[in-house]
Amino acid sequence: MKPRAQMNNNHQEIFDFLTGEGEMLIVSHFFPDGDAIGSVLALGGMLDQLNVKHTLAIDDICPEKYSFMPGYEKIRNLRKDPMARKVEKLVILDAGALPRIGSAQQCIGDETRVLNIDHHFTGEYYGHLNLVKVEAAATAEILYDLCAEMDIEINISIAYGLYVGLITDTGRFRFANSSQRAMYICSELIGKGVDPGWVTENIYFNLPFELIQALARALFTIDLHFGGLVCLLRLDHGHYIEDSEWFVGYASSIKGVALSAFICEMENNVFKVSLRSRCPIAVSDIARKFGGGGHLKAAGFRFRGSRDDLLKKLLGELEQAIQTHELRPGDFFVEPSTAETLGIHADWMLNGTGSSKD
Ligand SMILES: [Mn+2]
Repeated sequence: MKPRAQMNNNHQEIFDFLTGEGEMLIVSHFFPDGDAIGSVLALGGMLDQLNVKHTLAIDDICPEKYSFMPGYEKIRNLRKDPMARKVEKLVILDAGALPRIGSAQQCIGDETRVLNIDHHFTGEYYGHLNLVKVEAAATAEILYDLCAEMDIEINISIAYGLYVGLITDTGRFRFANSSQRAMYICSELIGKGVDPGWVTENIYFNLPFELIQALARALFTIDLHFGGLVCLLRLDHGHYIEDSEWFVGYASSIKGVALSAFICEMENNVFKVSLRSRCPIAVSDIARKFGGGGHLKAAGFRFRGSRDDLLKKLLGELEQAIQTHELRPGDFFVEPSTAETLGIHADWMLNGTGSSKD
């Protein structure tokens, strides 16, 4: 597909697309997280209300911890149950680049029209229609606005999808994207019947024992580089377990660590690398050099090759970034943000449902 203009479509155009003729498939990225699954389910609930037929799918397993969410069973796993035909309309949620949807790309034909709804900083306007808002804390936040614009009542299944998207993408309101607006929306969703304790119980206090065992193994490998500015964690192929990306948080939570990586060997010589930044360095730039992407402070990529080769290349990139930014061990990189630097505008609260930036 040819790249489109860097412009968002208005809500009427999005509405016309969603309610217009043609078979519609809704997908998100592989390794789906709470925002991917939550957004797919929320949009599914919105379309149910509009009586629009659709199929929900992801080219991967949706982790079982999300199975408490209404509609979870409707998400088709394209890896197990591929969809060989082309569709007329494809909605892509929370995927910063087209390859992130994996085999769902096979459903795109010459006639397929693509709607891209996303909030990634690296977000490309790859759709025929686009709704890309980097200021949104989660794709779920963009869908919340769409509900208001389209007069869709947020029922309990939509509410759970949106809430899970926001709570997981903000790291339970600990990351820099934990905006006043994100919290306001979540409070509204609790008002619609979402039980926050039930969400936490399912997503965060429901881990398999083997996952914590794998964490213990990964923690054994922890090491510091460049005077403590970089911290690495590894998990070898023999101990690979799904849903372990969050291990990187242990590396990045260490005093003085500016950049961290969790290097997870999924298969022999196939690695998934999760990167985190607590300094002005954009790890999305580093991930992009390896063919990946993500957010400024949280990004990732996959690598095929030997572990030594990966370590050498990755440490080389990290060192270069440190030198370019003149980071020194012992520096404290995070400044407190003010309402102004966070870009908070009070107008969305005054007019109720409008979006925060436009
Ligand atoms: Mn997201």
